[in-house]
Amino acid sequence: AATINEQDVASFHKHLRGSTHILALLGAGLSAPSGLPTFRGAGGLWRTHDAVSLASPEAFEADPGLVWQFYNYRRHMALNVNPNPAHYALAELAKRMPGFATLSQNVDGLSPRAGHPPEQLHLLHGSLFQIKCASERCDYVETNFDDPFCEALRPPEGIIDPTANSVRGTAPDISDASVSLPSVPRSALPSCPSCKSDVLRPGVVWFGEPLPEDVLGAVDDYINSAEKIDLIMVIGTSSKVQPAAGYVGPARRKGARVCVINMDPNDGPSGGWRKGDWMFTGDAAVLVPKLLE
Ligand code: BJW
Ligand code: ZN
Repeated sequence: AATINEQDVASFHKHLRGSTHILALLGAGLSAPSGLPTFRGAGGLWRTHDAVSLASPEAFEADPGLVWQFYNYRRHMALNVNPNPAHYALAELAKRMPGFATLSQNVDGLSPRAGHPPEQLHLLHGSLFQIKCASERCDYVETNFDDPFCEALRPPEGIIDPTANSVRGTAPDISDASVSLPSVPRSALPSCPSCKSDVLRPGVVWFGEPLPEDVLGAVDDYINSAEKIDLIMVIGTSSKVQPAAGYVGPARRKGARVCVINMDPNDGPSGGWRKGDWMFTGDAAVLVPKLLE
């Protein structure tokens, strides 16, 4: 039977004080208070554009211009918001606890910008600011913050821009279905400077694609080398996407207690609740700093 402690901050603090090995599993709800939309649920980014229809290799193959407009918009949004107190609290915990590691599903760059030590930050789904070659036979990668990503993705005059007051670039709000998008042909997208045979694509992990091998390896090393894991904090994720959500299981097998921080009391850990778990319902930007203080 599930034991869900709504407000037991004191017992959490007691456990935290005795912990040396902690994992944090992050989802889009952590960046929602910074102003970035989540994927599922109210305000969801893909309410008018189906997730699988844009975040898949098939969609990119069929219409790379459309998929690029979506990611150009996501890059623009991410560059125009800031890390929130939860990003900073996690970065600070990482700095003072060598046995702390973050597994992030977020591609928005906010944890790195909060100063999270990179060797303790595992970006399971890549980054909006890593650009790679679309060809599977080419391993070209670059770091790129250009906004717009290229001239063909500069939105035409007069198109709705929710961040019109921002200083860096503009992008059409393609989460709004009433905004019609001009088509961007494949030939207008930058091609790979290395192999010259394919276009560039965002360095994120789409449905059906494997997670980065080096990232999976580093996470496995962390889990296998830890004698005991004390705690896994599951923050702002619906825990619906695998294999990311599935890291709760291996952490439990190493002894970890689970602490879920989520706005929605129905979004629990993958694998269900156990005795000794904590559930804190509310805004991650408020709760995470409070729990880690
Ligand atoms: C707040 C808050 C506030 C709001 N405070 N909380 C096993 C079973 C079934 C299916 C599969 C399986 N294994 C693999 C699959 C298939 C698939 C999958 O998981 N499908 C499921 C949907 C059923 N997985 C894959 O395809 C993965 N690849 C794979 O397994 O490859 C295997 C392989 C091996 C070898 C060769 C080939 C293949 C890849 C998954 C990639 C996911 N990609 C995306 C897009 C990334 C790029 C981009 O950003 O566009 O990643 S999808 C999207 O979902 C994104 C997110 O990282 C991910 C998770 O979403 P997240 O973060 O949980 O967000 P939401 O919106 O769902 O939830 C937000 C939460 O925040 C909610 O709970 C709110 O309540 C809460 N919240 N405000 C606190 N202020
Ligand atoms: Zn290439």
